[in-house]
Amino acid sequence: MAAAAPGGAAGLCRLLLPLLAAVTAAGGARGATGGMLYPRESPSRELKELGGVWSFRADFSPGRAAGFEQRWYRRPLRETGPVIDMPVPASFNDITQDPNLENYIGWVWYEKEVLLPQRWLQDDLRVVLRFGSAHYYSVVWVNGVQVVEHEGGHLPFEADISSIVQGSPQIPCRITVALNNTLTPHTLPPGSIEYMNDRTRYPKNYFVQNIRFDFFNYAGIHRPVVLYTTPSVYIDDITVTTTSSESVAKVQYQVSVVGSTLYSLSLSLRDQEGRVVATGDGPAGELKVPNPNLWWPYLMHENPGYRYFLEVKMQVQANEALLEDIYTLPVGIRTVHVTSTQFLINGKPFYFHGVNKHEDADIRGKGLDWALIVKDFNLLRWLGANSFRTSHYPYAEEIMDLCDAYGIVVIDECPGVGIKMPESFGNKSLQHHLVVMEELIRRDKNRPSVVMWSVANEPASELSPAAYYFKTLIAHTKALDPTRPVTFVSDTNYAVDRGAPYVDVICVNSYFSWYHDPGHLEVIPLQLTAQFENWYKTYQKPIIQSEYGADSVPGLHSDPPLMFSEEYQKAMLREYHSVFDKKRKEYVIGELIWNFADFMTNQGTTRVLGNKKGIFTRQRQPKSAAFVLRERYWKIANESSCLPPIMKSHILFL
Ligand code: GCB
Repeated sequence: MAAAAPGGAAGLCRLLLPLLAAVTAAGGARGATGGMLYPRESPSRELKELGGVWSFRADFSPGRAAGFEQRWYRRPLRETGPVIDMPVPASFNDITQDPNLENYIGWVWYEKEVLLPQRWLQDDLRVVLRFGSAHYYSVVWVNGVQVVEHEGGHLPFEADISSIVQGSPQIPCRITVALNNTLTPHTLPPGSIEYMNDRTRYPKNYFVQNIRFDFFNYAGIHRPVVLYTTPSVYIDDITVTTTSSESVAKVQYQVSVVGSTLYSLSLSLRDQEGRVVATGDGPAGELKVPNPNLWWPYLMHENPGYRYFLEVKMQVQANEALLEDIYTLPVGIRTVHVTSTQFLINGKPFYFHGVNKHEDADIRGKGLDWALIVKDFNLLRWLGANSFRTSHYPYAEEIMDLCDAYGIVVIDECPGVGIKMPESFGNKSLQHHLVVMEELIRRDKNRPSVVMWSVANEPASELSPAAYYFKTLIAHTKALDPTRPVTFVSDTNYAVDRGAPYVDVICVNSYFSWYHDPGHLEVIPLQLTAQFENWYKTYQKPIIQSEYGADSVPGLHSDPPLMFSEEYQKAMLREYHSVFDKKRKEYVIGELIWNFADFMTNQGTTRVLGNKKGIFTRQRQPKSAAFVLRERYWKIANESSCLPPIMKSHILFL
């Protein structure tokens, strides 16, 4: 990725520095303090979606700092220079025909003008501006006043903008966002800017963004932006954990309220028919649910993904008026345990037969797209997949909601991908990584589909600082959420991996007969068996094959199978499967194919318009390997879960 010169080493700093100087944070950066409940309408809350066409300008000035120097946030963006239309949510990279925008590095500016209903301007109401995600570093102003900044491209952030919109009811309300996609050794994922100083080969101030991960660094406002209201005293956060025995389940809850200490709280838990099955009051307690409907994974039960609905009602007397806030949280009752050989959900062994995904598609890049999301869930269920890993960053909350509803089990991965440079194991990086885990757990802690946290993918875990790094990171994650196991995904040799001692489940990626011994399918049984045995002997922990796969160019055929043909991809899967079938009787608890669909990467000599290890194309058409996997996954599901006949007819339907 090359871009116009930002002006030598000092220029690199200038890519990020304006924001540091600009930080006054009227609303303040929240970090991981406070709650981050998904915005939902209720009798006390209204919501306004801000998706659509926004105004946009990339700052192509040499230092990328013109926007800050000229304070573009002070006036409508169209008044400080030319603007183009930009869809939100979407990545900006593939929207125009301009290669400079596709590969742009630095600050881009977005703007939207919104009309607020008059009733939102009363002073007993809070108006909150929330971003589902924006990649990578965001600074946000409302009517020229900075309200929030946020680091990290895959998690939500928000700002209370009541005082701004109510104090100066200016019509319309102008939202300006400056977004920077530069990755440094201390961002997550990390990257580095490299200046090419050989004047015989590169123009002056030429630089590239280096990354150590294998997907395109799409940038933009990727997920929904909404405005929502709450009363001035409001339910800020809810945490639920669940336990269950045969006949009774317990839902432990904690509710935090902001704005007053004199409130009262009442809770009622309803089943899917709307019947109240338990009630409670106060900020913490336990609800008992007799004869509970447990949350079961897809294909493990005829009614997977069962969710109750916890209605939390807060009341407070304020200025002689009664303020009420109501928030309803879906709750799945299930337990998760790990033994030395098994992964148990509700006490029953669970075998992960699933996929790794990406948020990736033509044109919109990583932007949320409902049609794509629903299509992907239909394909997952067609395939008989019961699980996926959010490789290599947290996915949209809208996707996670459907995992909860359909019973698709999730290994929830943070953006710790490509942590290879020694400086990325230092304290600065670690501190940020801890905050990211706080933000991730704050967002996803109540989701029954999330059964394990993954703190990283393929870090250089053989380096000596990796031991302290992962020990600290995993301990922190467990302290934040003692109910779920923690892992990271390793491609390091079992004998030198310094993070593995701290995980609950070993997750291993390997590409035998692809990156190693390319073309030699016959080495797979030996090498894969040795891989499993070595890891198990060393750690006595259950193992997931968290990646394996081969590129195939759809429509390319070769028999005998040669690399990149559809036949080779199938043959490789079959070799892996024969070993999985032996080892899943022992301690292998899952297999996740790399990858669900083809996806875009940086250009390179091993990538043909992106990574082609998908079993579906980028346009979601099946390659031959998809049928191999489909047959296998349904077979495993039928063997292991005694599916009732109703599920079998469902198979035909899908
Ligand atoms: C891996 C990475 C994944 C890559 C994949 C590949 O080990 O975890 O991000 O895309 O290999 O295809 O090279």
